Amino acid sequence: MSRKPASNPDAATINDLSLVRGQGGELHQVAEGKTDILTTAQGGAVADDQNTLKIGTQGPALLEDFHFREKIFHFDHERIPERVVHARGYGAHGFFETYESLAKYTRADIFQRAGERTPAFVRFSTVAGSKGSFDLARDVRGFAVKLYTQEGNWDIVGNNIPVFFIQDAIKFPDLIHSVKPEPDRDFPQAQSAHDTFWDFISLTPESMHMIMWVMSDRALPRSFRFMQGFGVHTFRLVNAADESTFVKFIWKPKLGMQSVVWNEAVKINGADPDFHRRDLWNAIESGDFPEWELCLQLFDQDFADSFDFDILDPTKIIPEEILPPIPVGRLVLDRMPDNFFAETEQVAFMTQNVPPGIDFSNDPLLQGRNFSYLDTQLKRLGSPNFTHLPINAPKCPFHHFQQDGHMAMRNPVGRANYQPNSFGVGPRESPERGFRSFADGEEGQKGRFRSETFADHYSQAAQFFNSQTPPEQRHIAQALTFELSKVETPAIRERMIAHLLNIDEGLATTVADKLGMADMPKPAPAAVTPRTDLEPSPALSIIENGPESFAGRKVGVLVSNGIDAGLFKVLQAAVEEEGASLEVIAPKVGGVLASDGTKIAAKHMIDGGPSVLFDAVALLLTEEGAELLTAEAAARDFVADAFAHCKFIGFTPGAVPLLAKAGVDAGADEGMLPLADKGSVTDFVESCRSLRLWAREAAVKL
Ligand code: HDD
Repeated sequence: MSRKPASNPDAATINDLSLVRGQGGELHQVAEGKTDILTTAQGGAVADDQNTLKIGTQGPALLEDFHFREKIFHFDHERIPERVVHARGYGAHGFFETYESLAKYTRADIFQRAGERTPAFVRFSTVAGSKGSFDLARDVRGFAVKLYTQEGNWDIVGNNIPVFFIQDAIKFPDLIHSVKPEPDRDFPQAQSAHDTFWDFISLTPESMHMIMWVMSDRALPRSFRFMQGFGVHTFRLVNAADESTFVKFIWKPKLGMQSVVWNEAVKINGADPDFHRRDLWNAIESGDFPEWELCLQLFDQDFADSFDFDILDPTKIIPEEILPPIPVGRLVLDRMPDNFFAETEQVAFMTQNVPPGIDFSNDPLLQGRNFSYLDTQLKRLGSPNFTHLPINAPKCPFHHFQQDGHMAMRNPVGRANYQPNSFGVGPRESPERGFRSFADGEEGQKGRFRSETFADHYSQAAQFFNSQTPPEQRHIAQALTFELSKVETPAIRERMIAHLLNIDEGLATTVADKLGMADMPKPAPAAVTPRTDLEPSPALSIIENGPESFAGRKVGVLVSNGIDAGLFKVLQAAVEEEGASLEVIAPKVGGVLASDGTKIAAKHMIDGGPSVLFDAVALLLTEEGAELLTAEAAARDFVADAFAHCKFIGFTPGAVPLLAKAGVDAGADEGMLPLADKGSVTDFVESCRSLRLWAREAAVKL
């Protein structure tokens, strides 16, 4: 290799980066000053990382090249098996802060002292897609929280939906096989809209409640930051006197809930497949730390017995209006991992990770999960020593006699690696501090049973549907229509309509009609007659519980040359004042020149920043700029999509030609807001607090 600096025009830049050219023109970057020297994994310094060892300049490579072999060997083994479900996910660090002592209910150390902070790691995920799939699939989102408590790790491995598809863990492989790509053709990816999924679902009536949720806007969250999380199962809190209280865990986002519409989701997946992870990254990196409150629904056996469903059945909820959740602490995410693989990919969540004071119920889904999560870690992480990885290791003192195995990084020290021992070496049991299972009395026959208290499959599905606002109900009907339209086997569609008839006749007939089904099937035979007297639960609607704030949301501002710099600044200030952010989209990514000659930098060029990426849009255009943009399909789509997705649109008078070309009437509704001065900018930002103008939706046929 020649170390002679190249004599070519880019030599200056090259020299700045300590780059020198080799004989073949390739660039070598050499260590200088304080820069670390590149080494092999064995610590040997590397002289040349650009060329394999050869005989002669054009000769064959040599087996002797240990640097090449080590580098390629390691690369060849970089991948570990992706999670069999929840493969695509994104995590962040933070902390949980306890509000008040819950000693009355639990002896869990994390709940003993007000104000105590416990380190946390959270991983959000989709379920069906593989690791490289897009973020905005119609899917349940995983919401897995690892709390590194003083008495061991506690994992709440939950979802953003409080119920599940199945009642018994033995059906989990069947459920997942059905939703994953069909085995003969290996498609579709990250989609439930295909025959095998709906085949299984239509033959599994217990899934109907969950199906209502998955067809609702809950399955299309706008951001991880705007989702609720649920522990799903009933768990137990156990206090120092060994008394048990049933508990359900709910995480409520401080920024309120928000979802996108299906047409938008499809376009987001193309425009930014990393939409959710980018959102979380940007929020945390900019210091806008997302926060959730942990809320508990606490109840005893008598209360549980007051329902005709079973609180051990994971397809049921206890409506918040009947049992209000109590806030007991807050979870704040304030730090991204240093390395995605080391932390987010290797984190191992396990439902069986509970500290003393938290215990399981007999929910058959939970009981099965308690086997599966340990088992899967060995497959994925390859060693029983996965707890040696920093992300999985407890942050409290821990001592045991487990030893050896692949990649053992710490072994018990001393002569005795067992107990009892008389060498005085190692840890011992603590009946007082150790985990004591709640001493529930169990008896009965051995058998593969499903309790008849699990047999009502439709009442709460109907209750969920009845608790939604009209736009949300429309979205459910549209989702079912879309999904079933992708099902090629007519009998499966009919079976689904037969189930829907037990949930809501109007919903069933709407979907059947939109599918062009000639004859309505009979309602599916129900094991238990569905109840029609359950009160709607407004807490189940996203729209009913909107944040009435635009904080944490994003405005996309389409600009052209010559716009009013003052108006832009006023808009920027108002958006920031609201706790929201703003991104500029321009015809060219180099930005535009405002009327006073100042430069407005752009984040996106028009093709790269479609309006689906934003919660509201503002068109700051001169008439000339708008005229130019009318020729661009991307600019017309920017406006037409924002309108169709019921977003608030602020616009300068100059923008009207573009609105017109996009087929949008500048005076169409109260979501169209002229921007001229500070007052009108304030009106626009205040309107955005409603997030969407759902009243427009009926007029826009998507
Ligand atoms: Fe599961 C991963 C949530 C039922 C078996 N599950 C996994 C993750 C979440 C959930 C959030 C991803 C954790 C992470 O980010 O690493 N799973 C649920 C919920 C369920 C549920 C809320 C029902 C209430 N799961 C369930 C059953 C089984 C599993 C019934 C098996 C019997 N789940 C797994 C698994 C995974 C997993 C195979 C894949 C990767 C992993 O565990 O670590 O063990």
